[in-house]
This record gives sequence, C-alpha cells and structure tokens, in this order.
Amino acid sequence: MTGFKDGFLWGGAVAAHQLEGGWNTDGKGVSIADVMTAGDNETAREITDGIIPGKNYPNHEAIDFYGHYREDVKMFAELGLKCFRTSIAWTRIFPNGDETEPNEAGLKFYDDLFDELHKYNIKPVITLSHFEMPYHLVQEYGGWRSRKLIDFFTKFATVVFKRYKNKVKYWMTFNEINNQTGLNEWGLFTDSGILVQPGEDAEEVMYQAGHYESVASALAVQIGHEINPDFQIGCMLAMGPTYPATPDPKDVMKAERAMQASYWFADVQCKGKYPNWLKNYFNNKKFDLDITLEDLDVIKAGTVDYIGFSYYASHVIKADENEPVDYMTPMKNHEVKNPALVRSDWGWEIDPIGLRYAMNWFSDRYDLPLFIVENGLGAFDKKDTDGMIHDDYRIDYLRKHINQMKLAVEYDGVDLMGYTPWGFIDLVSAGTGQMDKRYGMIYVDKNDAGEGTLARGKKDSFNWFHKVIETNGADL
Ligand code: P53
Repeated sequence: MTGFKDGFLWGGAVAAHQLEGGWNTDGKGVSIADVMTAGDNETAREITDGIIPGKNYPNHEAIDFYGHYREDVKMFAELGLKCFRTSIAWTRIFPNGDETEPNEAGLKFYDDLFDELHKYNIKPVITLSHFEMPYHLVQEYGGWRSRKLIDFFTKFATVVFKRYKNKVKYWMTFNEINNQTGLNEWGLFTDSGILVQPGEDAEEVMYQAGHYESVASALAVQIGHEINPDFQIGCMLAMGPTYPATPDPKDVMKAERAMQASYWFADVQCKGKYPNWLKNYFNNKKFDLDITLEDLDVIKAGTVDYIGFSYYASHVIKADENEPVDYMTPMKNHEVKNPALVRSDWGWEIDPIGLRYAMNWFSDRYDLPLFIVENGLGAFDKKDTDGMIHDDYRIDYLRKHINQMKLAVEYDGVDLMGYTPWGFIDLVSAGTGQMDKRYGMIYVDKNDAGEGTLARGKKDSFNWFHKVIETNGADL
C-alpha cells in the first residue's frame, strides 16, 4: 500500500511539436516551433524569419509520431500508462490562427489518436498551447502583445473542447506560462511569440502578453466548464524553486522576490487576482498596460481546478550589495551554483528534495490538487556492447524524485493527482533542439544530425517504470 490514491494518474508526457513531425501534412500551418533551428549545449537555437532552405529545423520531422502513433500507443500500453500527456498542435486545427473555420483533417488526427489511447484505457491529458502557436500570429499581430490573440485562442479552445468533450477530461491551458518571466529570447518566443523590438522594454511587453494569456486562460476555464462540467482544467507552471545563497536576509529577500516574480502567474490563475506587490510594481514602473476592470472580473471567475507543473531542478540566488528596493526582474543573472547538488550534463541541478519542497509550497499557498506533469533527466544515452541502453542514472533520478513525491503525499498530506515523466519516449529537446538530449524510457533511433531509422526500443528504465506503475509506487 502507498499513499497514492486509487486511479492515480501514472503516465508519460510529451508535446505535439517535439514528437509529431508532419509539420506541413494534412493542412497543418507553420508554428513557432517550425522556425527554430537545432542548437546544442553551447549554441542557442536560432529563430529564423520564416523557414530558410538549408537550415536544420528538428521539429519538422521530430520522431514522426504522426506516422507512428498506432505502434507507439501500443508500446505506451505495454509500459502500463494510465494517462498520456500531449498537446494539440494549434496549427493543425487553425493553420494560421485567424481563420473562421477549423481544419477537419487536423481535428480527425486527434480523434484517431484519442480513440487509439482509449482502446488501451489510457486517458489523454491535453495542453492547449505548448510552445507551438501559429507563426502567422507572430508575423501579423506580434504574438501575444495583441489583445486579438485572446479571441483566436478561445476560439481554438472552444472548438477542441466541443469536439473532444467525451474523449478528454484533463486539460491545461498554457504550458510553462511563467518561463517568459526570465525575459530571455527563447522564453518570450516559445511562450508568447514575442520578438522584442528595438526600443521596447522586454519586461513591459512580457507583462502585457502574460496578462492577455491570463485572461485567455480564465476564459478557457469558463468555456470548458460550460461545455462539460466534468472537465478538470489546470494551469501549467515551470517550477524550479529559488533558494537564497546564504542566510543573509538580503539573499533571503531576493530569493522570495525571485519566487514572486515567477509565480505571480499562479496567483492570477489559482487565486484569481494579481498580487499586491505586482500592482505596485506596475505603478512604480509607470508601465502602460492594457488591463481593464472587465479583464479582472474574467480572471476572478476563471480560476483553475488544479495546478499542473514541471519540475527538473532548483536554483540559488545571491543579492547585490545594494539591492534596489523594487527588486527588478529579471534576476536569473544573479544565480549561483548550489554546492550541495550535482548537475546534469546540461548543468541542471538535480534536487529531489526540492520536489517535496515545491509540492508543499504550492499546496500551502493555493490549496489545490497538484499534478506533476513533467519530471526527468536529459542525458546522453550510449548503447552497451549488448546493444541495449542501461540507463541506471535515469532510474536513479526518477526513483529519488518519486520517493520525495511519496513523502509529500504520505507525510505532508499533499493532494497529488498524478505523475507523468517528461519525454518518456525520446523526442526533440525544447531548449536546445537536440535529439541526443534524451529523457526517454523508449529509445528512438535518431541523432542530432537527423540520421537514424526512427526505430523504437526499450531502455532499462522502461521495465523499471512498468513495475512502479503496476505496484502503484510501492516497488521503486
Ligand atoms: P529541454 C527550461 C526549464 C524548465 C522547463 O526541457 C523547460 C525548459 C526548457 O528548456 O521546458 C520544459 O527539452 C518543457 C518541455 C521541455 C522540457 O521542459 O530543454 O515544457 O517542452 O522539453 C525539457 O531539455
């Protein structure tokens, strides 16, 4: 017996653009993921002005789940998954984002995929927008800096809520909506289709986009509940707790503000209101933001049913000698290394206890059910002499995190709905565009150069996770 409830949603997580491929098949439009090149550990992905011939766009083919989904879902069933988290590629449904009628071929693909999952009693868990908005909305409207995006998004949400109202119960609105608070190029583009223009204040643009997304998310929650009152609709936050570098109160206050600056989205989506510090910050900065009283009513009425979140790593922050009283964002450049932790090959600090900490933090603050919808280790996998991948390092990572998750449930009383490790089938990395940064329990034969047969195979972690699910987390 474990503290995990009956019907605990053990599963696996992916996102449409990172595995489907078929980027221009059956009427699909160009998404923002389709104009991002491959990078690596040192080189950032390039965001190109449209698709430039000769460049390497790893999401165009990805692992061709579009062509392999039947055999893949069969393998997911063999793994024992109770649920499968993916996203609906907005560009399959509305190729440009501003059409009046949806693309039937795109809708049909997800009908077929959901039917295939239900054949094996695997519940779909669906993110509406996971780093793949229509590129046309970037070119024509400047992405989420335009209020018009609220209408385009809610139209997309309404169409898929209606179409799949009997096939999907669990939904999330925007994936890692708080990544953009770091104000880097990648986060602003993937979250919001924002390319900061000369003379613009990135922070002001981010808060405007984040506000429109908050309104769109709250509207989607209300529309979804009208279409099917049984829907469970969550937010989705990137959770990486920020710790103070030392017990110096300056560092402690700085870490607190770093948390506030990232998780104000949770305040808005879970409590239905802006935190006071942020309202004051907007005023003090004299930002010219379009936030209406009607918007605030919408936000109040559209709070989420649960908190979906990703968890990979934690962070540490150090205050400046003379910290400004308003603790400006971004603060990521004040990060220091945590001497207590080891890092992955990509420099992510591995911190299982941080997961328990994060679960307590969310639970105390918002008193909502939690759903860990991403967790995992990106690593280089090597085939052994027997041709197999013995990924004990991945098992070790997952085991330690599940152990902490168990403590949070059994000792701390956290209400946890499920756990879906990220990229349980190898796919294209969102951050770097690599194939060789692997999270999978299922190996996919394709490398960074795009070579490989796309054949699927089981790693050791496959059999291990199967056992974890079968024993509801008792046998780790
Ligand atoms: P990759 C950064 C920090 C936390 C989560 O990331 C992140 C990122 C992106 O680098 O993204 C989430 O592929 C995201 C997934 C992504 C996964 O984490 O860069 O929701 O789409 O693939 C892992 O190693």
